[in-house]
Amino acid sequence: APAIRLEDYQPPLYRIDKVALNVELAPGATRVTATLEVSRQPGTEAGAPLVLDGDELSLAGIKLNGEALAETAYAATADRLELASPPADPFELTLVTELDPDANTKLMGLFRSSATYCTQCEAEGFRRITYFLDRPDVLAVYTTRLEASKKDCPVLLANGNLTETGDIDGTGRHYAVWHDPHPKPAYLFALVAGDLAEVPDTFTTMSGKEVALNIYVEHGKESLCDWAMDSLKRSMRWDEEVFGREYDLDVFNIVAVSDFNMGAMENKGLNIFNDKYVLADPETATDQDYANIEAVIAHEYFHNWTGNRITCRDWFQLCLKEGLTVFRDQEFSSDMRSRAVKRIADVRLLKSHQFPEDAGPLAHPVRPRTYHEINNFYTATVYEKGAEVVRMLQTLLGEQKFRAGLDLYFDRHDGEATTIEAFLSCFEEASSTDLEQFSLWYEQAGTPVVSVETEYDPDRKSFTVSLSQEIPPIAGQKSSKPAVIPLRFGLIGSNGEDMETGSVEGANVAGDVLVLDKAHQDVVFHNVAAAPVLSLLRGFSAPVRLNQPLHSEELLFQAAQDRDPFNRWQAVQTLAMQDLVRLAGLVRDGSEGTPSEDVIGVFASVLGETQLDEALRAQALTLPSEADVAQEIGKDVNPDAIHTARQMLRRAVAARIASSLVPFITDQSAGGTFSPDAQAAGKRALAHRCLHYYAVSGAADATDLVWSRFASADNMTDRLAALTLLVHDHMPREEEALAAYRERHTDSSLAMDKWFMTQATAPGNETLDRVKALMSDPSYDAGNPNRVRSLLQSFATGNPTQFARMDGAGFELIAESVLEIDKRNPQVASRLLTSFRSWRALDPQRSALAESALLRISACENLSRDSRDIVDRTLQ
Ligand code: BAL
Ligand code: ZN
Repeated sequence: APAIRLEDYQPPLYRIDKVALNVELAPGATRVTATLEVSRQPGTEAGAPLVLDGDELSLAGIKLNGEALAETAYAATADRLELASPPADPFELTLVTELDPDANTKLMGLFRSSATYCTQCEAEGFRRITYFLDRPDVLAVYTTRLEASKKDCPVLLANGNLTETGDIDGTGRHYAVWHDPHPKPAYLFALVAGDLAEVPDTFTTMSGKEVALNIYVEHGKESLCDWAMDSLKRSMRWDEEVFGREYDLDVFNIVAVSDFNMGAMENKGLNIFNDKYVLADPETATDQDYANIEAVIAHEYFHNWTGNRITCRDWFQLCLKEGLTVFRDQEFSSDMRSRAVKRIADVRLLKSHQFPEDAGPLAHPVRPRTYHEINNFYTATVYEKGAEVVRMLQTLLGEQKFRAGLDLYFDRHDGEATTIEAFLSCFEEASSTDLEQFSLWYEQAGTPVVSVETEYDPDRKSFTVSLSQEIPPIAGQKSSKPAVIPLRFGLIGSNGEDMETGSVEGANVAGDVLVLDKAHQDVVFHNVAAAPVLSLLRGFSAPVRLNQPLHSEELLFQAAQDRDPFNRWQAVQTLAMQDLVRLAGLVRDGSEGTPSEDVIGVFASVLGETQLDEALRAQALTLPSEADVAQEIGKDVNPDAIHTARQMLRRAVAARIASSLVPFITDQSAGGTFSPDAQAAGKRALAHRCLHYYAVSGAADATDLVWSRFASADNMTDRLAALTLLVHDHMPREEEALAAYRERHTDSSLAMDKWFMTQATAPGNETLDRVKALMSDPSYDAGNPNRVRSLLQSFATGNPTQFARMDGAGFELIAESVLEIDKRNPQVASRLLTSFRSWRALDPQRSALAESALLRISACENLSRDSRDIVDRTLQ
């Protein structure tokens, strides 16, 4: 199929203002009657053909204005319905389709998860329910009547407000009618029917309206919803307080299902969630799970304004809703927790997921210009880099003007399907700022590299910062233009304080933000009393790679003194990274090497920095991941050498701090009952970091201590941290721990996902056979996306030495699995396939093995469009 291109965008010829759906649910055979009110758009010629989208549909009936339509008047295939010459006047089109939700293994459109009927329509799932103008710029008011067996499906839900319910006498069936007054694109349609437990609550909005809140889960899981409900209420309040956004229906429903391709979906008034982002109690959820639930609940809720009330004109504009909504959920979590720790976590995610995407064959702009399969563009670039672009806008304009721009956007575009251009115009107008150059952030792929040199002139008391920027060439983008890069900075004096300076030449500087907007810029600070250390990119103010050659003394100074907690953390990371790259090179070449004393010292001192909160210290004590080091090395990557280097540094740090660790490890439970709040979680995180070092410190009681943390843990966070050490460090009681964990959690699918993941990510040659064996384990379910991801995706993305084994068996396993899964669920398969994206950066032997695995996938003729698109681009 030809690529779809942004420049080819044409408005729809027809509009569909109202949709009435009657969905008669039954196992194996569900009947959908859709009545569409269709009219010509202004400018459309009378009689212009009406072409509706379908996907694997079969048409069982068609009427026009209530009359059966002659067979010659239309043509229907599985993926298209055309009326050759529809009436000139508005008309009503009634379509009947028959579906088999039980056979829908793609989990797009209407499917069943366990026994529950549910839908996923973003991006193009509605066309698997009925023929439609399935594009986000066709907005309709939906009325949905659901009918099902009362016994099997006591709960019947759809978008909007409930308007009617009733029994259908003598049939054992019942119905419910839902009406959503807000016009919406088809991708926001949803229905749910099943035998679910309801967890109710209420929320009073800022204008005093009471909203009924419900979370629906499988019976028996009601007690696992407290945190999600609490997060929802905090999100609703926060969006009122921070952005002035109020909820707009009588009811807000959330349904948790166990088989779901995405994390969650923001359907109007009826969010459907992967249960991983709803269910939590201390026994089965980690602190990270609690934080994720809080963030995803918020994210989906925030979409009500950024996504639903104002949606995208076309799928190229996906970042319009996703980047902005991620920015909003990041801000929410920052307000709920420690801002610095949240920022570090977000930047880690950006660097580990988005940077490699942006540097490899799957690189694309935040707003892509072309796609074959839109499902493959729910990427870290659209989401995470998209959020960074919004954050830069806030940094450049300042909070007040940013808020004014956003208010204008909400005012002006409410009820519309719009574009990035319209979004940026609101900020231009509200702040009187020209954002034309800034808009390049949406157009250019690749991560800019900002190079920095500095020079202090003691006679003139001037400090010159020479800056340059460049995006390295990537596939499909040979050259680039200079971007607008806000660089937050400070000039640190010898006492650790930020220095005051005189005037600045060569760049726009407002407060502590310097704007780099040319290829090269020399920025001169006058009246600088003494040579400072330049702390640049504070708070990671732009998604760039910083190439700032700092001496280790300067980094050590920054690590100890920087007033910006982010850059303090960054300095520690940079020191560790430099040493890891050096060590990995030595290991690869078969040479001897030992970790740097300075680096060991810096880690040792972090532990004692009691003025920093525990979560921050835990982050600072976390070495760059193996994947991070691989990325830094960039070419000829040897994952075994990186693994060895990282273990060397870990052991050296451990040996140095061994004697200080125990109090941190045992202190954590002082507090009594478990609380998921950020402070308690921070204490646990630091304890786990300490345990992580203690395990390899050589202390005589290391195994006993790790085992006892595992055995006595009264919450999942502690239990999983200890289990991971036992398994990943192959400690003596590894097997016993895995068996005990399984025994304890066998009934919790989410807890069992962690059991699979822990084993899949264990370094060591035996892991491959273990993963293969686990694929035949009775608890493995190839139809459950979470389970597939927990075993195979985590092997491919979280186990660099085993995925890239020298015998090619890691790549082969994933290639075979992609081919197998692709037949059932293309979205899960193509996502797994993206784990090959950095194959060209591997050393020649490994990259040849990866290439042959990719070619094997590519040779398969009936690959899904999703996987075909990824494999073609990865090989290009
Ligand atoms: N819209 C797809 C799921 C999400 O980003 O919320
Ligand atoms: Zn989203």
